[in-house]
Amino acid sequence: MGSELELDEARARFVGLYDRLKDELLQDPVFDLMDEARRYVEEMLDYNIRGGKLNRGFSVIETYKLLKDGEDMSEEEFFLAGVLGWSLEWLQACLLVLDDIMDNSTTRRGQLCWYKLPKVGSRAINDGVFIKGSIHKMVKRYFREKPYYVDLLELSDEIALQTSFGQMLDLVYSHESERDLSKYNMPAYRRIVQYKTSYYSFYLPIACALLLHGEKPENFTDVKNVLVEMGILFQAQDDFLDCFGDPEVTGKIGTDIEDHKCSWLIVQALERGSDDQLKVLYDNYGKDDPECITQVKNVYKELDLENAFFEYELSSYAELLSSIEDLPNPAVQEVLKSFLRKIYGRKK
Ligand code: DMA
Ligand code: MG
Ligand code: MG
Ligand code: MG
Repeated sequence: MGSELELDEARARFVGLYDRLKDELLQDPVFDLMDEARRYVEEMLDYNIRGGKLNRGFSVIETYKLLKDGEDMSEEEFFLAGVLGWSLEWLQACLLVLDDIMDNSTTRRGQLCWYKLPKVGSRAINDGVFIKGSIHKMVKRYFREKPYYVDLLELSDEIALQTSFGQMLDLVYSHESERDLSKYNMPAYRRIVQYKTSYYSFYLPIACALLLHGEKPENFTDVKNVLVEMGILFQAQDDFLDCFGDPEVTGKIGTDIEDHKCSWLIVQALERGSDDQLKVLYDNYGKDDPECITQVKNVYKELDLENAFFEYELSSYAELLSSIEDLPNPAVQEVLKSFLRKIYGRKK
């Protein structure tokens, strides 16, 4: 899978697996005599699982291939890596459906958020729970007999819990009753992001590929540490794009300022602002009013946070590259470098 062409082919094959996995779920006898429910679930899965960048899902296949060190992947191996890849995209869909409700967002992946559709509304909560539950079914079908089945379940349970914990921290910090900008600083930011983003977005795909390859992810703590850092860069980019990105490209309209989120930008602004600028932030952050949002954005502009971000992105890239080069295993180094190349300078 070295060449671009091979990579495109593998990606197309991976994408092709989606229909099969979805159809298998829809074959469940629970839907017999319930065609409307079957149609609803199909539409719900298509709406929420497709249309993403597939960064997480496809990386299971890429990582597994790199771990095999050039040796060809059998059909069976490709398929199993693909199922795990899609299980991560399923998890992502569940997290996003629920995240958009909690963040009061409007758009996602260039369309209305699922819960915003008039026919969906609060049904989206159960849809999120359903997507999550269906992952177990999918994984059980293909991995039950594998020696690493229990490890796989424990891993995904643990990471799902860590992600909920991260979302909880994100929400506790921004909740109306708790709002206090003086609590926002880099250590708090890193803690929230490590839990809400790094584990499931960066560690989980690699850990899945390691298990599939017969290794124990817990023997790779140094790799995990680098992935946690990469996740922090990734979320800082997400926070930057929330304010400075183009919604046509990101597919989503930002909400961090009005939601009073502990975002990378506000943490930087609090560190760098003058007393007057801090007063503007304290008075206007977290208010769902266009005038207040503009005031906050003006402070970000006065502080030239755009350039501050680009500097941070570059230095974080350099640090990550050097910690990757310190890792002992060349195949793992390649995996991490390919992750890093993919996210560096991203606009969506
Ligand atoms: C993302 O945080 C974290 C999870 C677990 C989905 P976010 O709310 O900033 O993400 P987005 O900008 O995509 O809504
Ligand atoms: Mg969100
Ligand atoms: Mg969120
Ligand atoms: Mg965001």
